[in-house]
Amino acid sequence: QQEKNLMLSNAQTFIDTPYVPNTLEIDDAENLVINCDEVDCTTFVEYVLAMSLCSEQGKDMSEGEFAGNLQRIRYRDGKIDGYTSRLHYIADWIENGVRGGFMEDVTAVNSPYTQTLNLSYMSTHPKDYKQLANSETNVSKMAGYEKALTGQEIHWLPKDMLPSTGLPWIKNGDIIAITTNTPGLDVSHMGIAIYVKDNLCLLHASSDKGKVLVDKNTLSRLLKHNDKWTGIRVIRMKK
Ligand code: NAG
Repeated sequence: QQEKNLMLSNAQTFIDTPYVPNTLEIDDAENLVINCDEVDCTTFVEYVLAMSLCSEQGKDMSEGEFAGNLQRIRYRDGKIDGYTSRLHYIADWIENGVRGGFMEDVTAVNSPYTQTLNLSYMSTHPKDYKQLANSETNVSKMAGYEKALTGQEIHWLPKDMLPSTGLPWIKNGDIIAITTNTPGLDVSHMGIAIYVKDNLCLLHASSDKGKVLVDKNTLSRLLKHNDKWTGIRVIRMKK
């Protein structure tokens, strides 16, 4: 059984929090939204990471430090400058986190498998995004960010290579980003790694179950049963 750590214990405080999508799309102007009472798969992981990066935990945690961390996690180079400064693609989000020194790309060190990014989903589905549907400028800015990432090589772990018992280099509290075969998209779900009775499971905000929970199925089984999910990227907090 693996040791607990900050990421995992903070993630566990979110268990049963309702799954609510689009909580960041409240205003036309882009502002830092903090809503730990309604989360989707991404915002859940962001809040857990922002908490875990704080110097004091629990009741001594500083709200200002938490907000500062969240901004560095969610926005390119920590700067809020409109909708497209938000890191919508997880490849961009990870690159920003590694560049900022608060994330470590564990798959890059431990998995020999690589894939070439090919991103276009948002600029080709503008109607799915309120802030793209109403702004040609945002669509062309997003297309620019997609182009900048397209062609880059990233490391990943194909789902067939992940045993139900996990792997020694995947630890409790690691961020698990699930890669997808949906054209133009890199990652379509994410959560936190948790070993349960020596099996690797996922603590995540589930749209199916409508809340944050530790999935009863192992991560390997979850991946096997979803044809759109191809594998994982594993990211660790660097503090
Ligand atoms: C991601 C969305 C992003 C949103 C985030 C949090 C994509 C490619 N990315 O899934 O726009 O900010 O969830 O709700 O759709």
